[in-house]
This record gives sequence, structure tokens and C-alpha cells, in this order.
Amino acid sequence: MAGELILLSSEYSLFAERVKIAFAEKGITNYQIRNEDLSNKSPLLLQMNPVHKLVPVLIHNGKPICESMIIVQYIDDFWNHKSPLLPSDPYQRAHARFWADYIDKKIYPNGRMLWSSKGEIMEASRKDLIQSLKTLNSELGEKAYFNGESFGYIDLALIPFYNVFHTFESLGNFSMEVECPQLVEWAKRCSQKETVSKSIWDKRKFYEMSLRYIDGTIPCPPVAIRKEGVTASNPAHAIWLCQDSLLLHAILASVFDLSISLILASRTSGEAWEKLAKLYANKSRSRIMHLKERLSTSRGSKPLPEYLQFVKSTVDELALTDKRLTDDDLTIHVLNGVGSEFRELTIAVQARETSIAFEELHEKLMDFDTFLKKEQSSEISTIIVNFIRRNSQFRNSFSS
Ligand SMILES: N[C@@H](CCC(=O)N[C@@H](CS)C(=O)NCC(=O)O)C(=O)O
Repeated sequence: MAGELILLSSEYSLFAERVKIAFAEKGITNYQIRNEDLSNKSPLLLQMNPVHKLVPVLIHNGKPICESMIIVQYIDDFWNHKSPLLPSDPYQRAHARFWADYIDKKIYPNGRMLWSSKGEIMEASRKDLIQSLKTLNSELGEKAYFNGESFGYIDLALIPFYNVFHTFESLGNFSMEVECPQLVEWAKRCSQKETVSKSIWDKRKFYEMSLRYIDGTIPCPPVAIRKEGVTASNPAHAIWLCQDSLLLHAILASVFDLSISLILASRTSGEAWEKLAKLYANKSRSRIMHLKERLSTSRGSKPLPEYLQFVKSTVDELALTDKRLTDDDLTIHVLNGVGSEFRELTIAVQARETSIAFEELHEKLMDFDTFLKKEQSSEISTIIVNFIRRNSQFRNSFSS
């Protein structure tokens, strides 16, 4: 009997994801997650992890276990009947611990420096991060998982960082595909496992969080806080900047070349988003104006079917920009465009009590066009007949 299990976490803690994966591997679901507000840590967190004051903390029957990889080992020891995470062989266990420790010392600290520092420090972190990823790539080699055929302790330590791989690439200006191709394949393989995909950020969660940073629902906490009369720097401020910087770089990585120069100087994800929104709003406004102008051009020498097709495609494009024309507006545009020879039809349509749909108008115009063509051809044939008659009389009189 496991007893009471409480996991102190925060909404998007990569370290807590390790614990969630370990529980999922063991098939443990009956634990409670309590998400901490890291800008205002609960008395429970401070009491359970008085040394580091960090999440995750696992509280098992009232007793705290701190530090993510120590929690994972505890879970592996306690629920040792299923899916071992650490190998049983002492040497292999030491080997697995070595690499998990390497990940903790190299990946997160260098990644963090990459998005929170500048100049030489950033460059040094960039180089060290790439080198560390390459080292992990060689350690993995052609194996499916770090330990061989089955998912284990080292995989679990590294996989939560999968969601920030593209941020590493865009900030560090390198390609994981080029530098560490096996690692990229390994990450895809791991994320297909249900125990992993259910426990790490998915794109939807990431998107929801992005919106909350961007729209200001999660505002930037103050730089400093006052506690018991003393002013101290606020760790929540640094965390917010770090998360927001991840989002900003995700936005930068996803926009096209032309827009990037406009948003490059943005300091926060919200600022970048606002600039993009303005940019695209302007683009769509000018597109709408252009389409409306196209609608008011008259048919000229275009055959009627071609003109009507041109109107239809313009109206469809306008509908895509959310500017749907009413049937009446469209009818006015079309009747103005077709020309004065459709005058009788125009009068008949305008005299209707109800609006006319484009399809019906199209049919009526085509019928009227056929009628006009017939009229024209009978007029022409009358002219031709008269001409021939006149000419034959003329020729006869001339020849006689
Ligand atoms: N080495 C720790 C790192 C945990 C950690 O950095 N937790 C972050 C959240 S992801 C935290 O609690 N930050 C709060 C703070 O820095 O005050 C572990 O593996 O558990």
C-alpha cells in the first residue's frame, strides 16, 4: 500500500515532468499534483524543501523527497516490481547515474545561459551546449535508448528538454539534425511513448501557456520583493523572463524572413505578438481594399462567363478575409459591371421585392446574354440581307 502521494510542482516545470514520467512508467496514477505559484511559494513547499525551496517535491505519507532525479530513484526503489528505470547491475547503475548527472550539469545550465546572457558568456554556453549534445549523441550511438532496448533513467532525465530543442537551435544558431542526428531520432522515439507524451508539455499546452504570457494573463512579476522589511530580488521575475524568452524565441523561429526584421528588437513575447498582429492586420486591410477595388472594375471586353467567374473568385477571397458581401451589395457591383446592354434586366432585378442570390443572378445574366446575342445576330442578318439586296440591285443596275 503506497499511502498518500502529493507532488509539489509548478505548471510548466521540466523537472517535475521527470517525476510524472517515472510514475507513468510504474503505472501509478493515484497521486495528487499541487501546482505552486513560484512567485509566492506556499508554506508547505518552504517546509518540505527548506534547503532549495524548489519544485518538484514528492511528499510520501507526509515525508518529503526533493530533487527530481532523487525522486525518480525513490520511485524506482519503492515500486520495484515493474518497469525498472535503473539497471540492476551496480556498474550499469553507476553509469546511468553518471549520464543523468552530466545532463543536469550541462544541458539545463548551458541552455539557460543561452537565453539569459549575452556576448562572450553566451558564446561560451552555446559552444558548451553543442559539445554536450554531441557527447550525448555519441553515448547514445545507434541504440534505441541510452540503456539499450528499453526506456530508462537517462532517457527520463533528458526527454523533458525535447520541447526546448528548437529554442536551443534558434538561439544557438545550429541544427540538431546536423550536430546530433541520433539524438533527434531518439527524442521522436521517446515522445511516441504514452508514458512520455502524457507527461511532457504538448504543443497544445505550450500554445495555451503562450497565449497567457502574450495576452498578459501571466504578467511579469516585480524585479524585487519586500519580505519582513527587507528588499530582495524576486526569483519569480527571473523565471518569468526565462519562460517568456523561450516563447519569444519560439515566435521568432516561426515567422517568415520578411516579418522577422520587424519583431527582432522585441523584448517580450507580448511585444513581438503585438507587432505581428499590427503587421498582418495592415496586410489584410490593404488586401481587402484591393479586392473591393477589383469588384468595382467593369467587364470591359471580357466575355460574360469570364467576368462572372472573376467576380465570384473575388467575392470568395473577400469571404476568406471575413468581409462577406451581402447579396444586394454583390448584385449592385455585378449589374454596374456588366454594362448598359443589360439595362432591362437591371431594372427587372432592382424592381424585385427580395434579394437575388449570386447563382440566380448568374443564370439570369447568362440567359439575357444569349438573348442579346440572338438579337444581335438577327439584327446582323437583317443588315446583311439588306446589304446583299442593295448591292445586288446596285450590281444589276450597273451591269445593265
Ligand atoms: N535540481 C532541481 C531543479 C528544480 C528547479 O529548478 N525547479 C524550478 C522550477 S522548474 C523552481 O522550483 N524554481 C523556483 C525558484 O527558482 O525559486 C531538480 O532537479 O529538482
